[in-house]
Amino acid sequence: MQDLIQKLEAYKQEITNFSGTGEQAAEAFRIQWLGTKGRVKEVMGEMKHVPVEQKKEAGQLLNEFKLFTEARYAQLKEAAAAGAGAGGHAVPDLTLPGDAIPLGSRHPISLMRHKIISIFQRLGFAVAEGPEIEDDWHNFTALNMPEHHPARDMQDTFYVDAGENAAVDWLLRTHTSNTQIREMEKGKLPIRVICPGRVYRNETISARSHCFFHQVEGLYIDENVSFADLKQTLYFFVREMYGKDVRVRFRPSYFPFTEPSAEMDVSCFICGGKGCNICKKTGWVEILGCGMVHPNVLQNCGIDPEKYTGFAFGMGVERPAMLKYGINDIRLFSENDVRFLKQFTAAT
Ligand code: 2NL
Repeated sequence: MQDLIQKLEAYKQEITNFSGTGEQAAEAFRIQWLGTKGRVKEVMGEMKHVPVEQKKEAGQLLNEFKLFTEARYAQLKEAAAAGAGAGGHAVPDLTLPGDAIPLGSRHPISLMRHKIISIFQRLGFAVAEGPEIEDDWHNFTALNMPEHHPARDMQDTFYVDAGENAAVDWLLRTHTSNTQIREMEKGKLPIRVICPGRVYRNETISARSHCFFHQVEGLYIDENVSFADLKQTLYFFVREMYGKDVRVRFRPSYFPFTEPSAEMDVSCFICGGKGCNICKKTGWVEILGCGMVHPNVLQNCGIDPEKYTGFAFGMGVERPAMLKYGINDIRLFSENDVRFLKQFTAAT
């Protein structure tokens, strides 16, 4: 009985170590172990030498051994069918091409922001970024928006609960002007910055508006900066952005932080000015607001308005991106649906 146990153990070891692969090796295994003259048959024959009182136990061992051998055979056959090697380990086919590493794609908002920024960088503007959670001074007061200005209304602005003891009101910035205020407060002149970033407004979310979106604002302050500088800078931007053939018009407007203020339209780049849905049959599309920095704003930041003047402008990123890429719902930008996102490439 002890001999039988030892023999079965040795056989099992041999079976486990069987290293042949492929159809032929599996068949050789079957003949060697499970065939009519195979080793399973051979050890079964040993039953007749086992004493009666141990037959039950020996029968169980032999049965188990047979199942073990059959399982190994099944494994070898399966591996052979799958073109794999012994033990079920895949044998790599070194001639196959490697797995493609999936490439991410740039977000359409990032692409548009970069397109805008790079034009101003060529004019010598530096990029500045600032906090999205801002105090009341940098978002409103310094920008000549006094305490009861309607834009400060809870309806329009997300206020942050900073606790009972907060010395000032905290909020989510409603424009990136806060960053330009911080640049001016540094006291280093001249200033020529472009400020991209995310801004927040308490709007009902729909296909056309969201409670957060992206802006690029610009600021240029030096001695003798004029409205003519503003116009030429923005003409250059429009030509680079929308092409040589677009026409431009300025309309007088109002912002608390600029005086005079204007809005700039370009001839509709969809219909060429003939009138379509995008330009609402007017032939013109509004793309940005701008103006000469209000003397109160300069003063608030410690800059002498008698010595320095400057211009500023601000534009949204979502709308030009929607027009450029033919996107009809602003919510797609923030839903992170990869099927949507992977359609955009860096190619302009
Ligand atoms: C718009 C209009 C504008 C500014 C932004 C600005 C910033 C400082 C001082 C003065 Cl620190 N002005 N920014 C000026 C005019 C217009 O944005 O329609 N934005 C989407």
